[in-house]
Amino acid sequence: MAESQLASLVSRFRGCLIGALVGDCFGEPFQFIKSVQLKSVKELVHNLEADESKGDTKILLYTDDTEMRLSIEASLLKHKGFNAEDMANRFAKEYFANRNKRAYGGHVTKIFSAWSSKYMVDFFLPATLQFNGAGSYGNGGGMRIAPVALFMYKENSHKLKEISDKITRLTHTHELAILGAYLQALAVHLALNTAESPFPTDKFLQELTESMIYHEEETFGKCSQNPPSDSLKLYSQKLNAIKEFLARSDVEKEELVETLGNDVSAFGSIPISIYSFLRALTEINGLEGRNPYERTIMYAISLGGDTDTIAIMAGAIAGAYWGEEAIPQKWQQNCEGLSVTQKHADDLYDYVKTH
Ligand code: F2R
Ligand code: MG
Repeated sequence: MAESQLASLVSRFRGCLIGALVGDCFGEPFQFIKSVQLKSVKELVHNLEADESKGDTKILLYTDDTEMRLSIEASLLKHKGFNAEDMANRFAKEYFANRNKRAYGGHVTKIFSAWSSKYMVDFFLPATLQFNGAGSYGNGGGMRIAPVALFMYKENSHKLKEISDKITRLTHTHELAILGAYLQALAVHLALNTAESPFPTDKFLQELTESMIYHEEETFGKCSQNPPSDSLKLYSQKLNAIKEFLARSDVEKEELVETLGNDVSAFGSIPISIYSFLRALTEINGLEGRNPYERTIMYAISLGGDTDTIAIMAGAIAGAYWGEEAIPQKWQQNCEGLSVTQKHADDLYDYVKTH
C-alpha cells in the first residue's frame, strides 16, 4: 500500500487488532532485557522472515496483554456492551486455564482469585483493595483497551471514556491507570477516525492534550486522596514533551526513556507508545526500507523496558491508521492467535456497521 493511500475502515479494524497482536508477540522476547538494541530487533525480524520462506516457522506466543484483549472483545460482542460479571469471569477463566504461561503483572492475579469466590457479588471491589487501597497504576488497563475504540467507533470521546473507565476499574482503580487507559483508547479512536494523509500529527497531539487537561482537572479537582502534585498534569505534560521531541533530530533513547518512561506503569509506557507511532511516521536510521507500521513496532521494541506492552499499544494505534495491508503477511502468520484476532476484528466491524 502506498503510504499516502488511506486504508478502508474494515482494513483499519483488522489493522488495529492484528497490529496490536504483532506488537505483543514481537515484543515479548525482549521483555525486560537490560539493554535492547535495534540491531537485535532487526535480527529477530530477519530470522523470522527468512524462516518462514523456508517453511520452518517458529510461532511467537502472545502474553497477558492479548489474552485480556481477546476477553474484552468476546465480552463486548456477546453483551453488545459492557457486562462486569461476564468480563471478569472471562479474564479469570483465561488466567486459570493458562496459569504461568502469559506472564501477568505481579499483583493483578490476586483479583482473579477473589473473583473466583462463590461469594463474589461486587466485581469492582477486589481492585479497590490493591496496594493498600491505592489501586494499581500498572499498564494492564491500557495494554488491552484497543478494541473499545473499535466498539465505540461511532461514539464521542465522553462515551469512549465511560466504557474505558469501567473496563479499567475492574482491575485498576488508581486514577493514573484509568486516565492512561483512556489516553490509549482515545489515541486509537483518533487514529481510526483520521481520514487525512499525511497523518496530522499536531492536530492529533492537540486533541489528546486538550482531552487529558480536561480530565486531569476533572479527576484531581475532586480527588480526596490528595495525590502528589507531579501527578496532576502528568499525561498532558508528557504529551507536550512528545511534541518537543518530535521537533528535534538529536533525541537519544536515554533522554526519551528518562522523560517518558518505558516501564510497567501506565504513565511510564502509554506516552512512549504514542511517541513511537508518531516518530515512525518519518524515516528512522537503521530502518530504511520498512513501512511506517513496521517502523513503529521495531522502534517501539528497541526502546526497551516493557517491550511487549509498549509495542502492543503502539501497534494498535499504527494499525488503526495504516490498516491491515501495512502489516507484512510473514509477520502476521508468525503470531499465535491470528485467526481469532481476525474474527474479532470482523465481528466488531459488523457490529459497528449495524448499530
Ligand atoms: N509484568 C509483566 N510480566 C512479568 C511477570 C512478573 C511476574 N508475574 C512476577 O510476579 O514477577 N507483564 C505484564 O505486567 C504488565 C501489566 O501489569 P498489570 O496488569 O497492570 O499488573 P499489576 O500487578 O496491577 O501492576 C504491575 C506492577 O506495577 C507496580 N504497581 C502498580 N500499582 C502500584 C502501586 N499503586 N504502588 C506500587 N507499585 C505499583 C507493581 O510492581 C505491580 O506488580 C504488563 O507489562 C504485562 O505485560
Ligand atoms: Mg508487558
